[in-house]
Order: sequence, then C-alpha cells, then structure tokens
Amino acid sequence: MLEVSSGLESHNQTLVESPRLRLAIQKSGRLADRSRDLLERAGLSFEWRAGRLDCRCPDFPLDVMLVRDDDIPAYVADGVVDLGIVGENVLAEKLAGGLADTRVEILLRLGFGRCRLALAVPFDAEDNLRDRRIATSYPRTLRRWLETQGIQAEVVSISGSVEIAPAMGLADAVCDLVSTGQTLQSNGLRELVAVLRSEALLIRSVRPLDQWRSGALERLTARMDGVRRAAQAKYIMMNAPLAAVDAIRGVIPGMEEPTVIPLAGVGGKVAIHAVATEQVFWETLERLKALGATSILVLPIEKITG
Ligand code: PRT
Ligand code: ZN
Repeated sequence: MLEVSSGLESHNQTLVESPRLRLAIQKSGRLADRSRDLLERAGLSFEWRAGRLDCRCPDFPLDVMLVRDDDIPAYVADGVVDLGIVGENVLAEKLAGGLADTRVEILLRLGFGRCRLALAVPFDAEDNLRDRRIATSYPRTLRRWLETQGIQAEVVSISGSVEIAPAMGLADAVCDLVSTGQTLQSNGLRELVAVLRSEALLIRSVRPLDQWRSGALERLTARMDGVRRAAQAKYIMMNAPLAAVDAIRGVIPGMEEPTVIPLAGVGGKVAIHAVATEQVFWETLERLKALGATSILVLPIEKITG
C-alpha cells in the first residue's frame, strides 16, 4: 500500500513540478562565501555538498550552479542559467570582449566583493604611461580605458601574479585589482588611477521568462535587495533636546523620517528612533553627542522590506 502510494506521488510530482530558476555563483574564491551567505540570508537553505556542482533549494524554486566566475557572464547571456552573481570587473571584461550588453542585464549591485581595477607603477617611476608596457589580466577593459583617455601604450596580457611583472622586467606598469592596496605596496608599486570600480552584481539573462519564473525572479530579487539594504542600514536610538531634533536629522546619513517621542517627566527632552540607510561612522556619533544626544544606540537590522 505504502509503495503504491509513494510511486504515484513521485509520478505526479514529475508531471506537475513547477519550473525552477537557475543561478550561477562562484564555486570557490573571493565571492563564493558571500554569495552563499546572501542566499541564506534571503531565506534560501541549501545543503552544499563537497564535489557537487549544483544544489537545489528545497524551499524556493531555485537551483544553484557552482562555476568559475569567468564563465558566469556567458552562461547568463546564453541562457544556460537565468541569473548569476559575478564581479563587475569580470562582466566588464567580457562586455569589452564582445559579449553583447543587450544579452545581460544588471538587476542588483550587491555591495560586497568591492575592489578597483587600478593602474600602478614602481614607486620611483614617473606617472606618465605613454608608450609604456602595462601588464594586466584585463586587457580589453584596459585598452578601452586607454582609448577613452587618448593614451598610447602597449598592453601585455598576463594571467595571475600581475604585480610581479615590473620586477621581472615584463612591464613598466600594471593594471590589476586592488582592495586594500597591500599587494601593490609590498611589490614596490604605487597606485596611479582607478580604471574601474567594481562590486558583485546580480545579473540576469534578457531572455524572456515564463510568467511563473518571472514571479519567482521578482520575489528573489526583492529578498536579495532587502538583505543588501539591511546590511547597510542601522537602527539608531538616542535621547536628545527637543530643540536639537532638526540638527540631528541633518547629521544622520540617509535618515528617513524619525520617530520622536517625549520623555516622561523630562521636559524639553525626547527619544529619537530612526533608520539610517547608510553606514554610521564614529564621527557621526561624535557630532550627535556634540548636539546634546545621550544614550546613543546603533543596532543592526536583519531584514528590510517595503
Ligand atoms: O577560480 P575563479 O576563476 O572562480 O576565481 P578567480 O581566482 O578568478 O577570482 P577570485 O576568487 O580571486 O576573485 C573573485 C572576484 O572577487 C574578483 O573578480 C573581484 O570581483 C573580487 N575581488 C575583490 C577581488 C579582490 N577584491 C582582490 N583584492 N579579486 C581579486 N583580488 C586580488 C587582486 O587580484 C590582487 O592580487 O587581491 C590582490 C589585491 O588585494 P589587496 O587587498 O592587497 O589590494
Ligand atoms: Zn576567475
């Protein structure tokens, strides 16, 4: 009896199973953990198994493919997957290499994996790049930038360890990804200018989706956007003189309308509660204190929607 009913159920499931979205993320590397973390914060659970290149979400119609980041733009453009999470630097290089930007659309800037593609020269070299050899793993992006700047230089294409090219005599300058700048510095290089600023992007294929998948995509994007906004935002509470409320509104970055509540038994003082949509720095707290605010609390926000 049991056997018969479970057989029928699985038969029915294959007949009626809803379509699923496919998302490509980096298998391992600098974006891998943050991409998985984003999915988990968006309420999507996965059992990541070592050696598996795909993973099915049991509580959302989404399958995730784990791939090399360089392959993600083409997979998305060709419709192998519907969505991808990839660094802007990788997408820009593929677009500069002829991948039509009409085939891929940026849905969200995800706010992690931040870096810049920057030109750098040895400490004692001149700033001038004219007729110099520049080593890079991003030859197409660099050529485009040189063209827009009207700079004539030789682009030397290298994969990996670009920063050692000048010391090896392979180039006079480099164009490489920088985040803290430590790698450049420890290789005796100084940064001249950023060619591109990059962060992780959620991209989609422009191929039309059926209505069901479109709905799922909208829900997924809204959740990821909520996670991203919550990560930046902070909930701020403080007590302050009523007379300082307007000045305080001007100090808190990206503050929406605050809630102002009179403090029981303390004339002229109020409690202010507000959501700051941008990062709150120590300098901001010092300015609030200078305006008379006390008991200032800055709390993380887990989810934002609406
Ligand atoms: O195996 P796969 O092809 O998937 O990965 P990968 O080796 O090509 O890429 P990976 O994992 O190194 O980086 C993935 C993405 O992370 C990049 O495409 C960027 O979008 C982003 N990212 C953010 C960075 C950095 N920060 C970064 N600092 N990618 C590389 N670096 C390297 C840089 O190349 C240099 O060697 O870090 C060094 C510089 O760091 P600082 O802190 O010393 O300046
Ligand atoms: Zn790569």
